[in-house]
Amino acid sequence: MPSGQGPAEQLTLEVKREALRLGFASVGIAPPAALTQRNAELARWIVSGFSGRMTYMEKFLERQEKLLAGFQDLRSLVVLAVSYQPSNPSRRAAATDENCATKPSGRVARYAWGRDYHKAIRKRLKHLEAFLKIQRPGVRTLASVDTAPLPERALAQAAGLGFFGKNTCLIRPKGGSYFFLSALLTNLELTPDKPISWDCGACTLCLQACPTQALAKPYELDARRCIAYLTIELRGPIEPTLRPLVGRWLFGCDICQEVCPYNAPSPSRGTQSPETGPWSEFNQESGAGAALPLNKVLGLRSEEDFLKQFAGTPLTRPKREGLLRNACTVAGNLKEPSLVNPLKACLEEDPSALVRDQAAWALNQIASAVHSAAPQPARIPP
Ligand code: B12
Ligand code: SF4
Ligand code: SF4
Repeated sequence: MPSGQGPAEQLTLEVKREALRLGFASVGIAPPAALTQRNAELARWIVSGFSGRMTYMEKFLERQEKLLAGFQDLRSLVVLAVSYQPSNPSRRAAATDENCATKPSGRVARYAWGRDYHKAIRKRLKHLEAFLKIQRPGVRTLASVDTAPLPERALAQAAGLGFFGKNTCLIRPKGGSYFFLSALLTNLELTPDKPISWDCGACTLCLQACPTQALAKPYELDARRCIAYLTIELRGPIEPTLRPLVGRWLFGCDICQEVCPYNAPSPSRGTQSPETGPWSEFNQESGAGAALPLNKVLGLRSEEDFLKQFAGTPLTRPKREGLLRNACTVAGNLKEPSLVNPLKACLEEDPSALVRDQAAWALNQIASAVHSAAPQPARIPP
């Protein structure tokens, strides 16, 4: 052990080194108090109705209490970030735009371009757990990627990984916000990190750019208006007044992150090491990619076809019915006549009433655009 370092410091260094070796982009330690530190904000958010129909969020605090009651010897939280930033973001974004401009396609949020992140992260967390168990046999651990009721952004902020952006995302000053979070709880005494003192300053670009005004106030997101919620978490129809605001987003939304100066391409970000840069699981080639042709999605009539296309990717979350609902919304927004036939097929053949209803809406949108574009008969003065 280097002189001047206690066993906690030494073990903390070893855990962090191992996490980076496993491919995590950054790692920090938060004390147990960080778990409940922001519960008042979380409770206010839920009481305000901002969680919409995400019932798992309504039960969040109750589940957290149970977790803590069952882990009374909790001493430290190892909080980890994994980048999903494409290695050449400017080229990727251009490719997406081109794809959308030339074909009737719907956009997929960056976090979902590749394989499902839960599985990819869990695999590495298991290795980190195994490492700890070798270092300290008998140690207690609990690994979580969105599975346990942990306020992951608040934990990451407490562990010094980044600062809260006004778009509510956690941002790394030198790495932007395109990263996932996960945590490993343990009864080992590790040395906590300090939060970094940084903020957005006077910038309000994300608040202005959000098409649905889901970010009415800094640091407060009304999920009921957020395109990510509407296209991923919501079951049932998207409210008609919100449909046009969904634009081209087939799955998720990145607008408030795309406009953020911290996500602007930078030379240092283009040279991420292969270990801590995006994992191969998150490559476009291993999943749905940045954009999907709408006629293809609208033609997925059976669960088998849907799973053949998207099993193992985040796009299974809204199920076949939800993804086709989204495809109809985008088709209606694009008002693209070449999508009339696939939409008619949805209207006539789809087993889901939700898809049939949304297809009818999209066909109406296209028909009204065709009518308003048609040459108007000359007005004869009375
Ligand atoms: C529910 C949820 C959603 C909901 C609600 C999002 C939201 N902003 O609340 C919906 C479906 C909309 C969503 C969307 C997205 N999500 Co999401 N989501 C979650 C989940 C499961 C819980 C978040 C939550 O507790 N929200 C409630 C609010 C109140 O909590 P919070 O956002 O964490 O906010 C804390 C701070 O803001 C702070 N706070 C509150 N008030 C104030 C005021 C001030 C002044 C300050 C400084 C701080 C502060 O306290 C809060 C409570 O801890 C987490 C995983 C997890 N277990 O944490 C992933 C998570 C937040 N999501 C994630 C991602 C990637 C996304 C998307 C980018 C996906 C996409 N592209 O479509 C979008 C981003 C949209 C956005 N601008 O937030 C990542 C975020 C990583 C990051 N860098 O921040 C997480 C951590 C998942 C993960 N494991 O990586 N998500
Ligand atoms: S993800 Fe999209 S809809 Fe949601 S807050 Fe950000 S910009 Fe608005
Ligand atoms: S766009 Fe500006 S205000 Fe919004 S999160 Fe980024 S730095 Fe903060």
